[in-house]
Amino acid sequence: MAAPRLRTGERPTICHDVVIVGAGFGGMYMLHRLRGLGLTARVFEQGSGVGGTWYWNRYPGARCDVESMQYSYSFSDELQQQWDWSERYAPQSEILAYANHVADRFDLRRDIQFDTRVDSAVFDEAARRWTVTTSDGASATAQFIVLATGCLSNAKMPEIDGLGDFKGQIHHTGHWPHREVDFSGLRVGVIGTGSSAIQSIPIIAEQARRLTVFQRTANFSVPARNAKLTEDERQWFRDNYPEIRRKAREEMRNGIFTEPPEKGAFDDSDGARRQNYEARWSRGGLTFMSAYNNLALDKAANDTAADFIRGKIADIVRDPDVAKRLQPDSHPVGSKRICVDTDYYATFNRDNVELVDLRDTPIARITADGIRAGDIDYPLDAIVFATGFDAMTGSVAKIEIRGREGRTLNGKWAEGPRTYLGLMSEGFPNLFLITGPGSPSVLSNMIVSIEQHVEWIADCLAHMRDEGLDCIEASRQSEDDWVAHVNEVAYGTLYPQANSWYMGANVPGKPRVFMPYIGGVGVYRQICNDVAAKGYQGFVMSAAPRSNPIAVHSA
Ligand code: N01
Repeated sequence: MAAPRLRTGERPTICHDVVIVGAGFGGMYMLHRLRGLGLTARVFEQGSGVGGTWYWNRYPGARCDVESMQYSYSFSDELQQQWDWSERYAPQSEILAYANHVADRFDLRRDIQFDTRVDSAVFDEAARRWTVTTSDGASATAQFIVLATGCLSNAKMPEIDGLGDFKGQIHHTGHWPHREVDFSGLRVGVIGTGSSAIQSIPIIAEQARRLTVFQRTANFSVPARNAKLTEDERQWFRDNYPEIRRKAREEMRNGIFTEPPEKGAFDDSDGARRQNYEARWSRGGLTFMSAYNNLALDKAANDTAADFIRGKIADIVRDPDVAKRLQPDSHPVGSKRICVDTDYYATFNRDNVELVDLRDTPIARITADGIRAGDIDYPLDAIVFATGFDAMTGSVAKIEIRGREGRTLNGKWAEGPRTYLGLMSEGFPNLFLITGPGSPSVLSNMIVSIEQHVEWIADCLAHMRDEGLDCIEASRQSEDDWVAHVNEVAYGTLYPQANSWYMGANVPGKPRVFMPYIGGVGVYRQICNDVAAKGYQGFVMSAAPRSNPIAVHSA
């Protein structure tokens, strides 16, 4: 049973050791770990169920493009041995079922309050505690706050004239209805060609009478090669989990176990390179980008992979003009998140599918009856916005967070997010971020990064309790140094060359800053571990004059 809702006046402000915002994979595991420390924690979740991104993203074809045997918690061996993933890439419904199973298995719901948004969080410097107010008008205090708000959780509707005029159905992939949406017999428009669009377009095309895809930037996509998992495949993972998980955490840049590339693209002959790409293409999946170790670093090397994919598009798509428009030419492959698809390019061979290239004919407005691009009207019964998210900072920005001296986090981050290790921001003591900007986060298998952050935070709180400390804050110097390092590493790669959501480029007015840390999860983990081993170097920890160490509200 979920935690009861509280109303103003009904009960006094409740005190917790920790308030967690969000009951996705980060928030759930954080709650579990804090309980293990004997701390009281309350989770506020705006959805009606657990699962975070997998609760909201229910669009047709939604599935994770990190393989299911790896996109799963590793903290409980029993859980990973007992849960049966059905397919190489789990569909959204199965990942959501897994999230619910975890919530039940670890009895998490009694500390989660659903349908409740955190509106504000204000730090009281004298009490060294946070007060949060929630959408039900209640408030709670906590010594610590953990923002497990997700990186791709704030769905972004574009600002297009006439949006309110449209008479048909409007859906956003990141905020999909909790009921079957049937496009049978309808004329459907999809705006966007990112991962969400590329997964949903082939399915919508099968249902719709006519599908019009409005493409602003062509994207690179590789085949998923999804298939049912056999019992042998599952067992292989189960038998080898200790080594697979260790390698994913420590040796892989992106937290996904694969054979790491040992050479650069030009260390192979043209023929051998082509064979390597063919093998990766046939195998399918995100590890295509692990073919060589310099694809993210060297434009000429990257061009060999980009040319290979462009060639595949030309092979698959029958109309040469459509093929040309689908071939990305504005950014290096991988510098925008590479997509993983099932029959995406082939979908454009269908008679009921057309591509509108917005570079030639930008969307002028939405009308009552459809979309006008250039001076052409496309009559539609439904529009699907696959237009992405205000990524990494969007969900944090929705909360009014006030730290020392009343400074707001939004004010501090106006020119781009600033954190130390992606875990804390100076001026906001006792406030942790899970997979925040400045950490590998969205460049990795999210569950690997979530587990690492949760465990680091839990260890930190245990250390503070042992030492009788009640306050931790990133120092200005350590934050400045870390931000400089994050930038330096990013600008040593090809990533900043793309107008990507990693750079905030998809949100008009958002500062262009490369937000995640691109040094790799293994390197990053080592840095975090070293920081902790050196007494949380770069953080300032203190005890209140009359000490108020944590765990006073322990259950
Ligand atoms: O969003 P996106 P997404 N007019 O931002 C276009 C993860 N994910 O939801 O490129 C016209 O990538 C925009 O065009 P442009 C994954 O990390 C994972 O697809 O900005 N078009 C772009 O084509 C992914 O990267 C999984 O020029 C407009 C598209 O909309 C991330 O989530 C599945 C527009 C947005 O693409 C986000 O993916 C799904 C406008 N005004 C997502 N505004 C899996 O694990 C935006 N666009 C499988």
